Amino acid sequence: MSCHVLVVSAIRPRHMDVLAAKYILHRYDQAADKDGFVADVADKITALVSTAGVGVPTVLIDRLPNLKVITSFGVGYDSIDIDACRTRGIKVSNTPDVLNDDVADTAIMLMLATLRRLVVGDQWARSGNWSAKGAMPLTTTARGKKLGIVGLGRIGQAIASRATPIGMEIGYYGRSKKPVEYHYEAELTGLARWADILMISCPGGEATKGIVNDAVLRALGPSGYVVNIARGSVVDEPALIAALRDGVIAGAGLDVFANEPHMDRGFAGLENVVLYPHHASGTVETRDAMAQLVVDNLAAWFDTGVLVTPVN
Ligand code: 8YV
Repeated sequence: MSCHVLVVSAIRPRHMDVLAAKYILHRYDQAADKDGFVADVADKITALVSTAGVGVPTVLIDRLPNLKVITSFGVGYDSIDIDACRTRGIKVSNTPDVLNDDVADTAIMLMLATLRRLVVGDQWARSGNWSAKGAMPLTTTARGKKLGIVGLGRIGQAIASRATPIGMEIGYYGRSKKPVEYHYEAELTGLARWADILMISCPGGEATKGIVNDAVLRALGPSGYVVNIARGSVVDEPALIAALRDGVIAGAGLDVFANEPHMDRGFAGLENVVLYPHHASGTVETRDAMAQLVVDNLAAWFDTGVLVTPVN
């Protein structure tokens, strides 16, 4: 089988070199005239590399008659039309597990930074307020608070295992009850009512679009916080901005946004949010491990026809 690979979005440079040494790469990501580029190479392409952030447009999949496999850099695959791939018999892989620790660490970092008002404190020190006005206002502790996790998958469980030694009580909402000790709520609004902090760690996509809506935020209440390390699409963003502005909830720590990288500027003016530019997996070590998994998936597929971490 020919090893022509379409690169829709590149992975780490060192891993791109590995791919370039093994396969014939077609750099769609670097093509100025993408339409013409696809027209020239479409028939040859059997494999495609992309990232969760860029995804794969369904119209592009439609133009590649011999495409057999998509290897995506990232655990989330909401930016790839899995149904269309299934219909065409195209296999898809992602990069699960290797990012669990860094994403869970980021979740805890954002939660603590929000509760303890790290950015406000940083400004307080830098601006000279500390010497001019004295101590910054008191914040609130994580210890003893209830952490309501939306989606207790592998990342959700890694967050729970970090929150427990902090002294938090853990609850979760998901499609089914799991064999864990944590408090379970069958309704998202119920979890929001129970929780002090709503931690969003479920997959994105149609099934979860806008589920954290105004009613859920109202159930969380004026001393409640939202932390989102999943996808911006899970939250009704205008409702979240209004809730943060009007004191419907107390604050939010956000790594993900509806329209990345063009984050709604409404967040930028709020003092009760801590913002991170979708960088939970953004360490050299984890990104290298994710890139290696893309390389391994592609090699396994070309060698054996079986993916290491298949999605479908
Ligand atoms: C990716 C992510 O690094 O893994 C995911 O699903 O969202 C991030 O970890 C990023 O999207 C890469 O494009």
